[in-house]
Amino acid sequence: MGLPDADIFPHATGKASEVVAKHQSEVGPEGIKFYAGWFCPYVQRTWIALLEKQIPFQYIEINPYHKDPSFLAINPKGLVPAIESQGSTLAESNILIEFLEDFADGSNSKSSRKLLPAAPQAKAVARMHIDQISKKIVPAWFRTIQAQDSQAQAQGRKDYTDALKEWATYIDDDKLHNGPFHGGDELDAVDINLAPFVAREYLIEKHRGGPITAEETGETYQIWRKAILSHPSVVSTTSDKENYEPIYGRYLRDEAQSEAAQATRAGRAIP
Ligand SMILES: N[C@@H](CCC(=O)N[C@@H](CS)C(=O)NCC(=O)O)C(=O)O
Repeated sequence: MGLPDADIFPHATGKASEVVAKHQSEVGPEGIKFYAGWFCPYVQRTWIALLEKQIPFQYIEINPYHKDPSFLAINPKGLVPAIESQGSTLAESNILIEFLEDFADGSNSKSSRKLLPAAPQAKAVARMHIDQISKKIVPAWFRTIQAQDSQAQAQGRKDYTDALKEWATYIDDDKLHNGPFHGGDELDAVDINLAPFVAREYLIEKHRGGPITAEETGETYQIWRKAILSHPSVVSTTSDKENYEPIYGRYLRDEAQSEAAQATRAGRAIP
């Protein structure tokens, strides 16, 4: 028998299902095969980047909890997202975003805009802002939803909102940009790394203490969040809310057995 986590709704719904339907055909070497799970925040990062870069892709739905040997042959870690491109198989959402940036050129991307700045210093700063998302914001997000006693829940929420408040100063501090996004008026790789967790923030609001307020996060974050939640690439990679419920219900009861849930429970870094 597979993990209980494997019992998930089998495919994307709502707006996301429209995008999936448009990306079923095989693509040539100018495009990529995208091994995805509709529900997964890490998948959503890569998916948003694909839409923003307008690179051709074939969407292939995978249930990563089944650990199907044919998928393990593509990503031995057994995690989605994964990409196949010209004979190479690649994984890790933040690396995939950078790969898509490098892979896109005039012939396979209808969008000339960049997800990371060209100047080495500005690029390193953007990567520092992504590092903060990976090391502080995402772990606090998981800790908050997996925490069972009210003190640990409140501490998780405080860590999460404090980290968001600090992160939002990067939008303010960046004199090159003029909001509402980290990247200015269009999404960049930093926005894309955080967006899927913010799209799932309603779970914290619903189950861990009510609406997240400007008092907790500062005003800048609230403006950014509103813009992110209505951005077309975020909306069109999001499924119907009710299908996320059973998946995140297991996290909220701290029963989930995913790699991320086990790491959070054990106080280890999320793989
Ligand atoms: N660090 C990876 C994490 C990917 C990840 O954890 N994906 C989850 C789905 S959201 C998965 O495939 N889980 C399968 C498992 O935990 O066994 C990334 O950024 O791509």
